Amino acid sequence: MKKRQLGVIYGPLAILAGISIGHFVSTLNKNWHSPVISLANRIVDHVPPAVKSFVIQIFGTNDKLALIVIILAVVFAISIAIGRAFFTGNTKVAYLLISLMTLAAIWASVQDAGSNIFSIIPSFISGAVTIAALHWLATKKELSDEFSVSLSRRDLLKVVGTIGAVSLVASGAAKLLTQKASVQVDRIKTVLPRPLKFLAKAPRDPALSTPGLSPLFTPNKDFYRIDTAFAVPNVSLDMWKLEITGMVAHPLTFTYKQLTARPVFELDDTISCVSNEVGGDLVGNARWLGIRLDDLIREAGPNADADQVLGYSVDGFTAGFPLAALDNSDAMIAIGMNGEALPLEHGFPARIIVPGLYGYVSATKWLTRIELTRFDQKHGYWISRGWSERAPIKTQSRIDTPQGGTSVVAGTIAIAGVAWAPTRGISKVEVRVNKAPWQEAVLGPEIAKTTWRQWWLPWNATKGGYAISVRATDGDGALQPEAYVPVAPNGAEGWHTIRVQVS
Ligand SMILES: Nc1nc2c(c(=O)[nH]1)N[C@H]1C(S)=C(S)[C@@H](COP(=O)(O)O)O[C@H]1N2
Ligand SMILES: [Mo]
Repeated sequence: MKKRQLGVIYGPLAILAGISIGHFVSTLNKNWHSPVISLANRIVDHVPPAVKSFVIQIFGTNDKLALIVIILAVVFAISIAIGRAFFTGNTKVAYLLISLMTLAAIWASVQDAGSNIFSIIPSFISGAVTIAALHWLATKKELSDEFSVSLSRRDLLKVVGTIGAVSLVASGAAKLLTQKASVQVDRIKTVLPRPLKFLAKAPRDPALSTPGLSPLFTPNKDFYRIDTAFAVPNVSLDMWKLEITGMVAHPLTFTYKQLTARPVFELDDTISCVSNEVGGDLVGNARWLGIRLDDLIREAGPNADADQVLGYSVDGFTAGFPLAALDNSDAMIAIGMNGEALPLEHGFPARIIVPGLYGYVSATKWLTRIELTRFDQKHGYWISRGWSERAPIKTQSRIDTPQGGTSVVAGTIAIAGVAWAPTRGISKVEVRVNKAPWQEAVLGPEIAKTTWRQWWLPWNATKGGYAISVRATDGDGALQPEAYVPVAPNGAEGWHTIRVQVS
């Protein structure tokens, strides 16, 4: 095999080593970026809008991946030229090409958000490693001799193809992993702003003395998760911004820093999914920390005929609710949940919380834009899929313990659970055992009208089979309806009934 051909293999190999190690080094610091990704960012910055929309049309949401693939293909072609030059004695040409590529990467990386002089390190290391790898490969005489014996043109193509494919997959995977890792670092480093006034410390949790009862606040790790996201969006704080646009007099834009410099407040609020069945667990209670939504929207100045607030997620999901829902509402852009920055799964860095509305019409996670619009013009994600345009949370009550379908030992036990009707509150919970008259349960602390209330009733269980039902009355005195209604199109109704065996 000729030396020229040797270069065709060794050039890409050396560049692959350079790029991967540069990529790895870039993960060590949050202000460093992989040379390839920086280049992609600059191209995205400089490409004319028409070309951009053309590319998005062709590749859809894979436009960024497509761009990386194209860059890698170009780098691959150059690396062949470098390899050929190096192994045919034109080392100067090889060095020149590597220097030019390194300079391009350096130029690209210093322009990334949050970069400083040290951000050139990954690009520099990529260049240095490429040169070192070429020299090292040149010493691999035995290997090259072997190649010259056994390598046909076809095999050569295979080798080149394999290297290309492996580097593509490796850099794609590395990109996803490092992005996720760096967002996790962003989140861990987040220092939540302090509210002007903290809410009262939570009272002693009745769940501590009633095994099986839901805790007053749902721990973040146990909080139900519902979304259309295939993979949790990883939103980097450097890149994130929130826009308030549409039918407004003054469109607004906030960086994370600007948004969180505003006054923040705490809100205890129970959120629920419209798909929560009677007795289901797609509901949870949290102490949220956030920025008042009514203030922000007032500052943007909605047009008189705007009647909908539509939240947009970075992944394209949308949820819309009436502008009027903000009147006398503690609706917020939440950045904290139970004392922590929002978990990635629950919308880091920011989401909307509107007390009293089902999640699918309000609680946009990974929020990036709020549009003032009209219901007769635009609809949130689930509306065209058959769910109601307006969706206040219905009064529901649930028996947590004893668990339906189980068998318990005779004696005095607690029948206990939760009931919620945000923002009306819960004024009464009643329990019925078989055909006995309804009995009023003891109610747990009412920390806010927007949160659920725990309830319990001591029960002297004697041997036999039982059906136990629960029903709640909201803060306005309205009894939860008995008749079963399915979850579609705007939330389930009916009294939760369980069956237990006492032995
Ligand atoms: N970006 C985004 N936000 C979303 C959704 C979604 O699919 N994507 N689902 C909504 C629905 S249907 C519900 S019930 C709540 C659930 O919030 P949680 O996962 O934090 O409990 O998020 C809402 N926000
Ligand atoms: Mo939902």
